[in-house]
Amino acid sequence: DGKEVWPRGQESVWKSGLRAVETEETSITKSIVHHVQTTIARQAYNIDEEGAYRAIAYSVRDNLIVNWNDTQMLYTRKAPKRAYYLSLEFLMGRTLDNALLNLGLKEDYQKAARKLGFEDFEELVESERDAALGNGGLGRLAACYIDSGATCELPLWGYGLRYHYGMFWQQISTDGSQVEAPDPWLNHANPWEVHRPDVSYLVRFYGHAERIGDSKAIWSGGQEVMAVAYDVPIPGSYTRNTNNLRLWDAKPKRGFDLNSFNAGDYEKAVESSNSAEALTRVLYPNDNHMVGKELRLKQQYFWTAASLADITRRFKQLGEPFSKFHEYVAIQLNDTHPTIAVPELMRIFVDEEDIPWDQAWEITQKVFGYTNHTVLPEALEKWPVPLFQHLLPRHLQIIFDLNHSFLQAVEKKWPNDRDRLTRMSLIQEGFPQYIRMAYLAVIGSHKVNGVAELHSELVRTTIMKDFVDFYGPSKFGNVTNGITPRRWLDQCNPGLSSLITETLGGDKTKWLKDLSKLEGLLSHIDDPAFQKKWADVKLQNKQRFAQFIEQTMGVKLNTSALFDVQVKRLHEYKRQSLNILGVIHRYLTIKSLNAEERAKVVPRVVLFGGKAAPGYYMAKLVIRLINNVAKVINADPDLQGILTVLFVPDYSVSVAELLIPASDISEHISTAGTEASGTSNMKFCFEDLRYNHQYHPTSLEERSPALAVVCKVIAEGRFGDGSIYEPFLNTIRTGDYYLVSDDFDSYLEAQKMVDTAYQDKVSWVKKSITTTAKMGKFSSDRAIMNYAEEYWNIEPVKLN
Ligand code: GPV
Repeated sequence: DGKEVWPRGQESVWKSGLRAVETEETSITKSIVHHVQTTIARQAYNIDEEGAYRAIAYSVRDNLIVNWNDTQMLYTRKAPKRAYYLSLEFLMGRTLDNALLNLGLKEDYQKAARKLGFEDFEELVESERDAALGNGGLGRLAACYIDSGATCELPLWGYGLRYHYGMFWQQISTDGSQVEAPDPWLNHANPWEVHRPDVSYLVRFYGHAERIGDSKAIWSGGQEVMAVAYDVPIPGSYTRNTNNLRLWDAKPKRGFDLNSFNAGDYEKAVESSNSAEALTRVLYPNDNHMVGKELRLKQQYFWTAASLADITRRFKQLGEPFSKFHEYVAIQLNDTHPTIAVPELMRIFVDEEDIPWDQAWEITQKVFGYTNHTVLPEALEKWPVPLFQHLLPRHLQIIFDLNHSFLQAVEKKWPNDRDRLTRMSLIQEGFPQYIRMAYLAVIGSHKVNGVAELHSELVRTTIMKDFVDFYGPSKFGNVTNGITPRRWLDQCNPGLSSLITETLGGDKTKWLKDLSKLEGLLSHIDDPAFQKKWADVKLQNKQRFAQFIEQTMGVKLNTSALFDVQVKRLHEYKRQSLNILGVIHRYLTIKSLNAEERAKVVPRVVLFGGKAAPGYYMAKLVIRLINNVAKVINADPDLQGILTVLFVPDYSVSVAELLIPASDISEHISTAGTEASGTSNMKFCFEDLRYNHQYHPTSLEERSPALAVVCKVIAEGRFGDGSIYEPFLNTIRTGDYYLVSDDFDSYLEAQKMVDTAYQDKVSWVKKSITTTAKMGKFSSDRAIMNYAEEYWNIEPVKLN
């Protein structure tokens, strides 16, 4: 029937894998075939898409490793000052497509895959699982920064944990609720990591700390766990520079305790191995919320101690005295998660390297910088002193010693101000006492920053006010967050990337590496041909996303509707509630119109996505409400093509890459002053308003009649059993901590303005162009260079 005899692709190409003489043209196919035949032990007869993806990944990895080796050799030879980004989360997503684009090899690999019988390259790309080693913004920021560090040719490494289970997989049950399933992402081999059993350190927990002399101690006993390195090469974009992300995995020091084993107690024998490996088992799925679990503190110390052991070992190889440590090492603390690094470095200096306490403290402060990512009180880390005493007895001593001299200095500056001492102490008094990790991070760092202008101002004037008074304002800065334009424009929106390149002229690296060049788009904004192309790209992205939704959810989307998107972690302060209540209001409004009026309504597709922490009852209730509202609206013939509501399950980096390019508007509607970054429309903090609700309660009907109607409709059971949502409705009726009722009417007003604006297609497309043209500042290249210059004092080291 005309079928080829050969299984797939070109027989000669497959056969050349192990035999042919190497030429430029065949080297990529050869390398892929080599990996098919050796690394994954398959052949042309039994290779499928997933196998082809893996063989290609190993082939691309070979390229990365060559560059990685050369870069690390260069760093060793030149011995520049290096920076280390300590982050408990790196939300990387997929790697293959990104690596190919950064290497400039995507087309070559596409061609090679075609020769081997794989026509649809995107299908191969999509068989890669996301590396979801992060919760949300904080983890994705770390991933963007590590990309920009390599692209800007900075000697910057990341240090993190190799969680065996990443962010949970979110499913939606038939009643609309979130159900969590594990994410065993390492079940398939991970081609993007290099296991380094030779790079390992022992990390101690528990035991006893015995003081010797004024400042030193000996810490011994307890449990020792082995930290083993896994290296992930991080390629820069259009440079050979390739940095390293070093992730630690936990291994038992000894697999078996032979004494117990011989005694016939098998369970006890494997116990130590169980508890060691439990350390890196799973990512804690909480965002902007502190959960005081001992295992979490163990993760923090394990990762921090291994990273500092690695950093000090590397420093020692330079043969320089420790008095110069800070001239070679800068360490950035991504939030307070790695703050235990401050007393750990003191322990290394004082106990292990015999450096006098005062000198050790001077160097320590010069090494660290601390980035704060939230002012929400429930997210600020505080650990009970008894837990610390048990798990890290030596570190507790160091913290108390540091606190003692710090409070002496405060006392000297403001004599007899007991309130101030209580406020500023690293130790919060009570039963039990708590250690305030953010304060420890502040006193241990030379510089503290927030992540947006407004947020940094709030840090200075609220949670850190006393410390600004004490140290002076220059210690407290701002580095506005950024995102990598490679992944978030060039890779996920190739249509727009091509249009931009074509419009600005030259090649794409020009603007991709200097995003302020996007301003050049403004001079074309009145060109109707350009406007048309811009609108076409958006339409194609909406079609691509609609296809994905139809395949995965079986729902057809009207691609000429306005796509209104809110994707982020579910959290009360982010107010997905305001959005869904607004949607219900829209639904009720449309229902009350006659057919003629309905025809004039601007059609909308409202898309939600995001995960709720498994223990966050109210956030999960909002997910359930969204899904049940969607069910009713999407099934109502009156709303067909006019209003569609969807909760896209399992929001992830890869889903974001499809969804974001398809959006017309994006909702950032958190209560003013609560979202650290994303400053554009937050003008002030509503502290007084919140006070009013508590002491001058007024009925919801008075505050917002429109919202009162919406709540009534929910309670009456329009979206399934109303009693389920009573706890949620009560948060709005009484207290309304997140000010939904205060903002509801003006939110509806804003949505009306959006509808009106969307009807004027030309001015809408111009708004879209302007938005893109003016977003250059928000490149993570700018952000990382800001850290490099003002916080780390490091310089680019270019590999030729
Ligand atoms: I703290 N952020 C986060 O994703 N998880 C956290 O646990 C904490 C902060 C986020 C903030 O909420 C965002 O506003 C910010 O843009 C992001 O960190 C990166 O700075």
